[in-house]
Amino acid sequence: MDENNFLLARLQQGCAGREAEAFIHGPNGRSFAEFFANAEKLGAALHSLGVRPGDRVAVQVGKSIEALELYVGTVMAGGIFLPLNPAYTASEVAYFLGDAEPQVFVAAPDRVGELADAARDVPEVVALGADGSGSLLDLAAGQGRFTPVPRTAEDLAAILYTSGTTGRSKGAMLTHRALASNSGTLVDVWRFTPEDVLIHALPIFHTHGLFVATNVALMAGASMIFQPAFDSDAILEAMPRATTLMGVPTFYTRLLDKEALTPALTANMRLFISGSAPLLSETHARWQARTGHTILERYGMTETNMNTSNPYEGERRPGTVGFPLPGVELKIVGDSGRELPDGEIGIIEVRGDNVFSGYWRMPEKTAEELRPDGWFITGDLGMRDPDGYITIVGRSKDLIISGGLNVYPKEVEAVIDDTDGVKESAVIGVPDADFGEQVVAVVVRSNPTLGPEAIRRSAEQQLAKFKCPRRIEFIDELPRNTMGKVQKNILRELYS
Ligand code: MLC
Ligand code: AMP
Repeated sequence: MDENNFLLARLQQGCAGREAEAFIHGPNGRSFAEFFANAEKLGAALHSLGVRPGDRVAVQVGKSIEALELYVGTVMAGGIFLPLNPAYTASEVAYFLGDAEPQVFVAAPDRVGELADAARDVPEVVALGADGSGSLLDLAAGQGRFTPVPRTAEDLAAILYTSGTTGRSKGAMLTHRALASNSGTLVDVWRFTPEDVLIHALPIFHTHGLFVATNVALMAGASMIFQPAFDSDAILEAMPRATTLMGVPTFYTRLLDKEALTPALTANMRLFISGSAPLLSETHARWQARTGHTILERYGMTETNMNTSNPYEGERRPGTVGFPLPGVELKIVGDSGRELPDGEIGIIEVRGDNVFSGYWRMPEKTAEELRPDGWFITGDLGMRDPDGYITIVGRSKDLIISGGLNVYPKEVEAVIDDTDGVKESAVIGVPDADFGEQVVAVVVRSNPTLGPEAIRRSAEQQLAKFKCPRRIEFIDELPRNTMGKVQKNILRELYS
């Protein structure tokens, strides 16, 4: 265990004395010792590529154990891990690389050529395939022992990009302390132990799959059944050997469609956790009726890690996200900036070690959302009931959450508005049975013969698939209020 690297020491603490036991189960599995040894080689490889403390390591690769080892290897090298959704297009990647200026960009082998232009200013570009191939692993294989670079609690461990209401993505800077403290709290409140086996079916380029799932498992010394992507059948097949599942609400609605989901199949499971998007009370009730288990819903954000959770013991109240976690302060604030009493709806603000330290190279944006006294303005609308449970009732930010992935309308509108024949557009979220919300574009044409295909093509060229509108509707004029602001609520009613 290396005490000089704050986060690493905490990630290693769970397996102390049990290094030979399995961390990842399955044919391509790993013991804890193998996992950390591979991470060390990757750390050494990054060092040989010039990564020095504080350098960014941008990673856009498919989900694999090696990619998780690369995350820990980056921490060992003293770098800042910057994961990117593999669905991002070349133009999206170009923005992230230009903004973050990483020392190394790790790309999927089949996309290195396509992304060469986007990565032209990055000193080192290497490849890592989901099948364990690629130049980075070749380089790692030749490395000897590597002493992890010392890092304090205040040093940055990761930057996660999150889109913004102005359309430009912002890099949320997360310190070793923010990540370690939050995962440590979750280990305690969700009672994770070395006996736990977590089904990991989430992507690993977001807070949920990377920091909540992986860090919690490592810190607890728990093990994982690591699945390459969400697949209902694979999850059901794993359940008799597992104890916990973390998922977005779409996981639970899709699993409920399977007849094989029964109390007998879930008998070994002790905890089902949902987050990243609202879990319908109906899903909560159906899950309970079908399995006998009560889903535990929690609430978090890229900028804050996890903020609240329903209790492990005590009532897990449907439609609520539970109580603030230990060490997290939460208040509901009105327009005047004043804290509101219980029962009133306002903006949720949070403060604690879990909160990020600002947006990468965007001091003005940071100042808009992070108060000097440490309170972060989440943009989520919520209220606290007399028993202390927090309910999220909506969002003050213009944001769509589709299958747990955030889509900022402004970003999609900018791409559509740039399409020839489009005068203007408004992008809205409407209810969707599978994804919770789906993206709909409402478009005013300057060329009346323009069809939806041209708009779809232009969106797909520039935006990741999950951001592209599922439906494109044409309208003569966008409804506006007296201030000239588009009335999206009217559009949502019209097209839901
Ligand atoms: C995939 N597609 C999506 C989508 N995911 N479209 C909209 N929204 C999504 N979330 C596209 C695919 O490209 C595909 O397009 C089509 O939709 C259908 O794909 P699918 O096979 O049905 O989807 P699947 O691959 O099964 O993925 C769905 C999903 C996945 C819900 C399992 O999106 C997922 O794992 N979501 C979790 C995201 C997550 O981890 N969020 C946490 C963020 S952190 P086509 O046309 O090619 O067929 C955070 C903080 C916190 O929010 O609190 O945790
Ligand atoms: P992201 O920026 O991807 O981290 O998404 C964070 C946003 O997801 C939050 O600001 C909330 O709007 C939403 N969110 C996360 N968990 C929940 C939840 N349990 N219920 C409702 N919304 C949630």
